[in-house]
Amino acid sequence: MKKIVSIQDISCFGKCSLTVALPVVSAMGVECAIIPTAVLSTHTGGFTGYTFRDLTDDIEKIADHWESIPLSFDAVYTGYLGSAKQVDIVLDFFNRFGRDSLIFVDPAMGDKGKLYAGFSDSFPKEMAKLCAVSDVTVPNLTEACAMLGIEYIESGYNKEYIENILHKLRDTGAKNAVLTGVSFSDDKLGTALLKEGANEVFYYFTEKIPRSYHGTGDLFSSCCVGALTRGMSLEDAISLAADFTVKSIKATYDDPGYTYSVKFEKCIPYLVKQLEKG
Ligand code: PXL
Repeated sequence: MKKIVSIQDISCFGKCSLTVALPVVSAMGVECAIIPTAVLSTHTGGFTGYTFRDLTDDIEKIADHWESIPLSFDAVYTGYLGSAKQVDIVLDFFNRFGRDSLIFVDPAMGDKGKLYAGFSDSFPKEMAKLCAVSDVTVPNLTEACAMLGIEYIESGYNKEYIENILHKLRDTGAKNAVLTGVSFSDDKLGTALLKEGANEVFYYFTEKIPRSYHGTGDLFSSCCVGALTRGMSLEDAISLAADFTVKSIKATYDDPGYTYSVKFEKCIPYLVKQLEKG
């Protein structure tokens, strides 16, 4: 059985980061080890007064123990990180555990043109260091613009704008660049992929649902890294991840009082069925 390690926070309520990665990657038949970087009472979007227990000092100790076992992983998957120091520790982790594994970096930092609560304007440049050494990086438009110092345009942009961002992401060193939250029309939302060595961009569009939820980026990334670890192509992995994310949003949409995350659990049987087909 393939095995990955995911390094990101645990938000105890409001499904995102590790509380999404664990169930999704496991449902895909891939073992998911974790390194929790912090424990929060909730995620930082839409809640106030959340607790934050920083676990920075534990990351290296966990890595030291794992090295003594020794452990190895098919993929290292990083998401939300709380500080520049954590970025440096994760870079070191890549050197120790990521040499023969897929390095998958979701620079989870913001959405809709804004960084999440608690991040300074200098943090995206730190996160960019991880993307630069990744095999696959999957920022949304907000995160990519923040890391590259490009103006964020909410809507009405063209392919040239998107493809320039993808090329710039790859120029930083990321082998394969994926951009989520791409839209050229009112009714479709897409993912764009610029693969290693390619000049042409692959697009995958799904229905645009006029509501946004926290944790959908984590859902996309978890499904994508699970699929890649199982040996799927990047094109198939992002298509499956986009379909699973949209299905999960649709499974939530009929309950207007439920706003803090998506009901992805309802769609796990769909995900498993798709994998059985392939
Ligand atoms: O879904 C990204 C994410 C992860 N972790 C924490 C967050 C968020 C988004 O708001 O607050 C703690």
